[in-house]
Amino acid sequence: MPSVELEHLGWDAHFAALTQEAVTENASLKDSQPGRIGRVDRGTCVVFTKDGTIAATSNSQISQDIVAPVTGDWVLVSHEVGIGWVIDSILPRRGELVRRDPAVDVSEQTIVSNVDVVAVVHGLDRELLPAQLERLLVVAVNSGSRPIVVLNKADLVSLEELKHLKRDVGEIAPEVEVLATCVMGDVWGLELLEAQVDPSQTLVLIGTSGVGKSSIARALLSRGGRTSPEVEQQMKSIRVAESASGLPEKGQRVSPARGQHTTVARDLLLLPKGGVIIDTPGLRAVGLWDGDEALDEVFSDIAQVAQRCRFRDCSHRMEPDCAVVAEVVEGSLSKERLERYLKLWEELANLAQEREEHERKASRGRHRQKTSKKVRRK
Ligand SMILES: Nc1nc2c(ncn2[C@@H]2O[C@H](COP(=O)(O)OP(=O)(O)O)[C@@H](O)[C@H]2O)c(=O)[nH]1
Ligand SMILES: [Mg+2]
Ligand SMILES: [Zn+2]
Repeated sequence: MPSVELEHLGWDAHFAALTQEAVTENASLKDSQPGRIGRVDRGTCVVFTKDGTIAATSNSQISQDIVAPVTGDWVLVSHEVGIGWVIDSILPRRGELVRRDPAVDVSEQTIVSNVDVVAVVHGLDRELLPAQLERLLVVAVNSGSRPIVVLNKADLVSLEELKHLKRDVGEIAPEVEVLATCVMGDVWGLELLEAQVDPSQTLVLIGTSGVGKSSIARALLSRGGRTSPEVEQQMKSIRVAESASGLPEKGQRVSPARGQHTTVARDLLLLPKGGVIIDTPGLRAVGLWDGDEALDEVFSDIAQVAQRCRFRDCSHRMEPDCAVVAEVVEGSLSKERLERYLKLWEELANLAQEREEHERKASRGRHRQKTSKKVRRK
């Protein structure tokens, strides 16, 4: 991407103020400049700045940031002689999409940050799994963003079927906007998706692999008359500048027009009408991390009825005067939906317990370390 206005990348007064704060706290940041992370590849980040796209290293030892950068982050970067571009600081996130880290014990993993709208994409070439959709919606709501559902590959079903499917999804996601798109052949439905974000907002596409997230991103980019080479350029071949030696020379501004180029893919894309879209790889295992409130928001139908249960902490299993069970018996609430709600609820309860235990062990470890240091000092 050549130079862009930071505002088109989602920069606003909020992040400007955070930058000021960061500089006030740490004077060495005064020469750093803001940028937004477009992709992270093993410690190397594609960063969009107002002067162009750069490759910056995120070295937690250099940057002293405990958190690892993710796509969507606003960062402060500076150029260091002999090292290249370095991420000095990650600005506090305004919301993040978080799941339980599938690889690390009792830990969270941030997928993307600073997004305004989360589109949960489902492909109509496959069965709709309510539990999967609900789980992704909880993750979306928990990020503080507005969730929507996109039923893609709408060309594969009849209009009648589409109507039924939309109604089914409406029952699973009562207060969520549901859109249908087709991005193969006769492309349609994209205006409504495009209209979900203002020119300064960020939309992220999540969902399992193969539902059509990248195809939607590509189709959105081609709107406004962009040719496909231009689109492919934005999607894939962003060229990250390096000097011939691989290290920028002293005082040299690295610009995409100079030096050797390597090709790096990226996930954060600029929409023709303004606004940013982030494509994500397919999410397979999505364990919840936090989200009690988000759970009740996604299952607002159950949460509402639950207010009439006799006990405030009713588990809707066997307590007397449980309004939720009463509605299931009556048939006005789906038993399957309640079961799915309780399952997620249990997952969150177990997680809370595991985290507590983990914390306790960790603090015991810290305590031991401290006391052994004291002993040594004696
Ligand atoms: N029929 C149909 N196929 C689609 C549509 N969108 C995507 N596909 C196909 O679905 C497959 C997966 O798409 P892709 O964008 O890679 O999915 P991703 O894994 O979610 O990024 C590809 O073969 C696409 O051509 C659509 O609207 N209709
Ligand atoms: Mg993809
Ligand atoms: Zn109850």
